[in-house]
Amino acid sequence: MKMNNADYARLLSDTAALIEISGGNTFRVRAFEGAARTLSKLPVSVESIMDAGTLTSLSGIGKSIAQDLISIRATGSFELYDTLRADLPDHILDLTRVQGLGPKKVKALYDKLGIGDLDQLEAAALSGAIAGLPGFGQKTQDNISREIERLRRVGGRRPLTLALMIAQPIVEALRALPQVQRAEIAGSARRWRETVGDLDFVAASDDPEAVMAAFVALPGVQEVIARGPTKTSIILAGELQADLRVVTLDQFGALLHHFTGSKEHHVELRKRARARGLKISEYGVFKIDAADGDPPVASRTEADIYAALDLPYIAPELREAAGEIEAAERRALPALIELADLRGDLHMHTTASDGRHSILEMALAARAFGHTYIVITDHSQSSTIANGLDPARLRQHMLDIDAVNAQIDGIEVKKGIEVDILKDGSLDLPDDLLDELDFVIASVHSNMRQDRDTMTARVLRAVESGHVHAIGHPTGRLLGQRDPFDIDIEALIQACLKHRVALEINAGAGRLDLKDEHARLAAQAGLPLVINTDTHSAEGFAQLAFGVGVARRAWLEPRQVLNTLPWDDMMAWFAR
Ligand code: DGT
Ligand code: CA
Ligand code: CA
Ligand code: ZN
Repeated sequence: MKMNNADYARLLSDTAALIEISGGNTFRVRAFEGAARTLSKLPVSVESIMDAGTLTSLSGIGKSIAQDLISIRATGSFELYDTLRADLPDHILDLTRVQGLGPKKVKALYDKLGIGDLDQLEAAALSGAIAGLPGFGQKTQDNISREIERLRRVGGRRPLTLALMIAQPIVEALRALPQVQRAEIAGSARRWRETVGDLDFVAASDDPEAVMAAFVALPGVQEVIARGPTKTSIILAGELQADLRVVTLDQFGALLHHFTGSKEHHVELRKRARARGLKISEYGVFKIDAADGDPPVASRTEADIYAALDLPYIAPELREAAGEIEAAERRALPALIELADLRGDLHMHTTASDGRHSILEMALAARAFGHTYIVITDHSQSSTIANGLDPARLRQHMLDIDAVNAQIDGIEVKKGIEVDILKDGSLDLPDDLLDELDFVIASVHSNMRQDRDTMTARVLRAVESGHVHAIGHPTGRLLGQRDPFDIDIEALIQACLKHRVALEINAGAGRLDLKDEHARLAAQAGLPLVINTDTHSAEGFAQLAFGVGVARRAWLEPRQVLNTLPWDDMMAWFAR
C-alpha cells in the first residue's frame, strides 16, 4: 500500500498515545508527538527525504525514530508500535477519537474501569460509572455519550454501492413472498445518497406478521433489535441495520414517501401542507382537523401525495430540500436523465494495462449492455503499477483496437487513453500521439497531497493543453477510503468551459466522482458532463447506474450529458 506523510504521521501520533495509555515515559510521548507534527507539516514527501538519506536533519527526528520510519516504509509498522498494540486492547485508540478524551483520560478509563473500546465506553457511560471517576464527573459522562452517538453516525455510513448490493436481494426476497403485494427500498438508498446510514424497506401486505417472520429469517441476519407487527429492525452481517415497515396497499404510497425522506424535504412539505389546511403522516395526507379513523385525502401512491399538495411528482433523488419544491411549484423540475439515455461509455481498462478482459471481451459486453460506442482508455506509462502504456505499446494497442472493430458489428470501439496528469501538470505521453486518438481522458493518479493552488494549477494545465477531452475522476476520492484532493472546483469548471473539456462523473462503485453537488455546479455553469464506469472488467458496465444516480441528484437532464449523444454529435461539442 502506498503511504503518504499523513499516514506516517498518524502511526507516530498513535504510538505517542499508546505509550501514554500504557503509562510509559513522558519524554518518549513528546518525542513521537513532535515527530508526527514535523511530518504532517512537511512540504515534500517523507519518502523522498528517506531516499536522500537526510531524515535526521528534520526537527524532532532522531536516529531511533528515523529507523522506525524506515521500518514503516518496508513493513507498514515498527517494533515499538507492534509491542504496544499487542499489550493493549485492539480498539483502544478508537477511544482517543472521542472528543474530550485525550490519552490521559483513556488511560484512567482503562486502568480503573477496564474500558478498551467504544462499546465498553458506551456501556460505562450508560451505567453512570464514568461520572464517579476522579477527574470526570457528570458533564464529561454526558459529553461522552453524545460523542459516541455522533461517531457512530458519521463512522457507520456505508458507500451506497455496497448498501444497494445488500438491499437488492432483500427487496427481491420480500417481493417474492406470496403475502407481499409491493416492496421497495426506501430511505437514503432510494435517494441514491452516496453513503447510507441504514437500510429502509417498505412493503404492502394484509399479513404483516408473515412478512416480518420472513424478514427476520433472511440469510445474514445477526440480531433482531425490534420486532412488531408494523415495524421490525434487524442487524445484518457487517453491522448494517435494516428497518422494515409494512402497511396495507392503500397506504403504501404514503409509507413509501415517508420513509424515503429526506427529513428536510418532509419539513418543507409539511409547511406547505399546513398552509393548505392539511397534515402529513406516514399514513397519508389528512385534513388538519381530521379525527382518528377519518380517511386520508391521499395515501395510495406518492403521486397522489404530491397532487394533494398541488405539486407534480418529485423524484426521490431530488428530495433533499435543495430547491425542488419551488421548482415543482413553478412546474420547472428537470426531466432527469435515465440509464437508457446513455449511448456509450468513454472510460475503461483492458488487459493492456490493469483491466481483466481483452478489447474484444469488453466490446462484446458493452454491446450486450446496449452501448453503441465505447472508448478503450488504458493507463499511460507513468502508472507503472497499472502496467501503463508507453508510446510503442500504445501504437500496438491502437492497431489491436482497429482489428477488433474489423471483427465485430453493432458497436464502435474508439481509441483512447487515460493519460496521467503528471506532478507538474504535463501529460504523460507526447502531444502528437495523443492527437491521433479519438478520445483522451486525463486523470491525476499520483502526488495527490499537493496543496489546493498547486493541484488546481496542475489540472488546469491539462485542461488548457488542447489535447484532452475530459478530466477523469476529478477529485480523486475513494468513498470511505481516501478524501478528495484539494482542488478549486469552480476554477476547474470555468477552465473546462473555456477550453471545451468535459468533467467526468466516474460511476465506479468506489468513487462516485464528481459528486452530486459538484456535478450540479458544473451543469449550472453550462458545462456538460460525461458519465463513465472506468470499469476494469467486462462485468462492470452496469455500474453506470451509480453514475446516473449521481447525475440525477445533480438535477441533470440528458442534454447536459455528452454521452447521451451519438458519437459524432458528441464530438461536435469538443470541436475547438
Ligand atoms: P440514512 O439512513 O442516515 O442514510 O438516511 P435516511 O434518510 O435513510 O434516514 P433514516 O433511515 O433515519 O429514516 C428514513 C426516512 O424516514 C427519512 O429519510 C425520513 C423518515 N424519518 C425518519 N425519522 C424521521 C423523523 O423523526 N421525522 C420525520 N418526519 N421523518 C423521519
Ligand atoms: Ca436509512
Ligand atoms: Ca432507518
Ligand atoms: Zn483513473
